[in-house]
Amino acid sequence: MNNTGVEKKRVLSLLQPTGVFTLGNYIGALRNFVPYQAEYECVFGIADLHSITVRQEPAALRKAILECYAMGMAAGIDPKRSAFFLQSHLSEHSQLAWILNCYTQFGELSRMTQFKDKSVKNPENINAGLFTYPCLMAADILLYQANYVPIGSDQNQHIEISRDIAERFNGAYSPTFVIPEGIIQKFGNRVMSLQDPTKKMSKSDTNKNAVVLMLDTKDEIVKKFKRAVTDSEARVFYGEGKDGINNLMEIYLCVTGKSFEEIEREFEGKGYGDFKEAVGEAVFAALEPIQSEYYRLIADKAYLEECYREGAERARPMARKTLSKVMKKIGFI
Ligand code: LTN
Repeated sequence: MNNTGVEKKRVLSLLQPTGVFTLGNYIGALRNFVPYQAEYECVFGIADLHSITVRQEPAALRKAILECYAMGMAAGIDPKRSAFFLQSHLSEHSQLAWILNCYTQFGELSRMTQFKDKSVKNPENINAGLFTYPCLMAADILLYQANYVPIGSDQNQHIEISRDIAERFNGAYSPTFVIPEGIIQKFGNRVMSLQDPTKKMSKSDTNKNAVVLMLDTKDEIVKKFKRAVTDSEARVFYGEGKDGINNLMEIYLCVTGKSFEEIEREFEGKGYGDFKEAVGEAVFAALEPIQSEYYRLIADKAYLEECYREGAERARPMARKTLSKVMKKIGFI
């Protein structure tokens, strides 16, 4: 309950410990965590169980999980206000995932585009976990009775299948799960490559100038934006056929809070050079405080441990409650 006596809606998001954080992760997800915490009751986690659908080197995985946790906190997740945990610390996720596997059809899992894409990319390891990934994600969401799940547009199908599974279970027994809704932000949902603005910015891009990392130095960030591919029109406005400029404008809008009109006015009569420089500076200004907080946190393993342990203890009663209901309804003794 908040101070108006109205129960707050619950937002849930899990982060994949991928090892690097791009500007896309920041603009698409992390930058919203502070405002979400102001408005909603929040549940955040690190999706370490999901990460083993591709082979991981143990030491590298351990490092990536901790770094991801520290980055979540650096971006503003407050472990005193939100439950912020490591997914594998709550066995309820795996338990509910198994159950949901049995309420999900082979056909619907085989239509998931992420499964099809990953199978093509990784033909030597098309494992069952990759196939049932959506059931584990549905378990993450449904365990906490989340109302809203912030997502990039590429995750829409995962929310749809989570809703389908929840409705199916509710229909077969009685209302058990809240039906979650995805929230897709208006801007910054798809940050594009700086070298090919028709492609999404990706950490695995072989061209290092295409992707800005959250831990890049000021010098690196400014340089990458200076080299960004644009067009030959030399006029800063949002329009068709201006993918490069549109992408830079959207990034600038997200990090400064200015509107497209304000940006167009600001750079009237100026060239792309000035604009690119301003975008680079503004991006660094947004990232700088997060970077320093990140380096402080990652050096304090004991504090991080205290936070994720406490996070799991905060999450556990919510997860247990849903799982017990589910088990009872199914007929387990
Ligand atoms: N599949 C998501 C990570 C993820 C997630 C979740 C997101 C796992 N479980 C639950 C929201 C809610 C991804 O790849 N980003």
